[in-house]
Amino acid sequence: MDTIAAIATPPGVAAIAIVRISGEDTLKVLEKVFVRKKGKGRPPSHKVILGYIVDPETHSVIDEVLLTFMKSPRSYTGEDMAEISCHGGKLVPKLVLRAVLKAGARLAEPGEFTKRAFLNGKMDLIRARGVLEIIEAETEKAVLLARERLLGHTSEKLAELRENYLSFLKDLEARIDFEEDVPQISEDYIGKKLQELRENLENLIKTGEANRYYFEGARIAILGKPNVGKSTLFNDLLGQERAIVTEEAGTTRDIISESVIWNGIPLTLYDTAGVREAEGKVESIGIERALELSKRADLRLLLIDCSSPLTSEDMRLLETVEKPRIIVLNKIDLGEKIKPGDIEGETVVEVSALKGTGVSELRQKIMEFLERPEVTGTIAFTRREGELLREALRELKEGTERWMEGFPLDILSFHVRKSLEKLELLLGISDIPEETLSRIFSEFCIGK
Ligand SMILES: Nc1nc2c(ncn2[C@@H]2O[C@H](COP(=O)(O)OP(=O)(O)OP(=O)(O)O)[C@@H](O)[C@H]2O)c(=O)[nH]1
Ligand SMILES: [Mg+2]
Repeated sequence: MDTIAAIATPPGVAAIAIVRISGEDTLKVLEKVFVRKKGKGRPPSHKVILGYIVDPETHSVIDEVLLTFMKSPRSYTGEDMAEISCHGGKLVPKLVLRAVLKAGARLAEPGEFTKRAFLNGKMDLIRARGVLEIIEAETEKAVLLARERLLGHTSEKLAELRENYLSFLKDLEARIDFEEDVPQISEDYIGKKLQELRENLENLIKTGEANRYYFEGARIAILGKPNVGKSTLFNDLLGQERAIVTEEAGTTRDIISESVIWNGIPLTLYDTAGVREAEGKVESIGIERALELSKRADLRLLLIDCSSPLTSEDMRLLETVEKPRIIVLNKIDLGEKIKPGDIEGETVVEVSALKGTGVSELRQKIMEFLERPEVTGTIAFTRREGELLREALRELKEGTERWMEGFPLDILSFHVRKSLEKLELLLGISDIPEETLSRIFSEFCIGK
């Protein structure tokens, strides 16, 4: 693999900046750019050495630095690595990096150091993502959850579950392959094992998803037909006049978003264009975006103007907007033609966005959805990981059902194996398509 380099510290004026190098040519690069102040020879591993970075062509001194060389495999990436602590500031780190690149390294892509750590078996995918999460954490709880992932505690729980799967599969497959020589497995045993695996998965999903919002944040989309007061409510919830409000239908054309932290949960609120048969190109694009966003949101606030009867536009939205959602009956100050009782099987809140009535109740309902005080574990999963766990659970349930219907053991074993595969994808044990990997690591900053 190429030898890569990047500045690992943020740009701007600072006392120190760090330039990182990783790859098999690290020592060759250092030979060209690093001169020890005292002594000669290769830098010893895991020691801090004082010296100079020089231009590999002109040999002129660029900066006085501290160098730490880390011999493979005892490094972050598992490869030979070096960290050059040079002076911070606008230019010096760039000059040091330029010298390193001239000496044969290439500029790292975002997240490439961590990607290499993963590819070299230094950490599984969950721990690798934990690196990103701890950098991005904005609240103490987010740091705590990211740290659990980074330190490998989450991975250990999953690895334990994987062992349970493997031992069960071994028993099943021994019986399938050597029917005559291996005693029959009791239905009791199979049933118990399946239940154990299912409960384990369900617990992981429950805790992991409940905690997700604390470190990944939650997306809340405000939706509804035009003029129902979406922008007014958006401003109320934010506590600032962020979106334009007018009495004209079709005021908001694009998605407007703003971030807030409520009770330690980072939220992004989205105001959207009112959904109706669009009157122009701009509006129709805005509506498309609103519906697209709705799919990706964690929670939707579907607004209905309750001062007049339900329209066909409201009906369509009630049918199509995804759940989980809260139905918000707005404009109660104008009298209610629609009552909460008219909408069955939904969480309904009555507000007057204009007057601010009911907004704190709405906020409370939102928090009830996001906070799970009954969940005490410190496991957290990303949305993708949560989906993989759900797929694992689905496979397991399907296998269980078919086994109970009387299908042979090899069908059960097939489903259990499939379920296990999802778990392995989560840990990054099985082959992950390059595209997925790139997507995961591209969210990182350069130098991580
Ligand atoms: N009486 C009353 N009027 C309200 C209330 N909420 C919003 N309005 C008014 O309704 C009109 C539309 O409000 P907006 O917040 O712009 O509505 P919107 O849903 O964002 O509209 P579009 O962006 O056009 O889709 C404005 O004149 C608001 O002042 C309310 O609770 N009561
Ligand atoms: Mg609006």
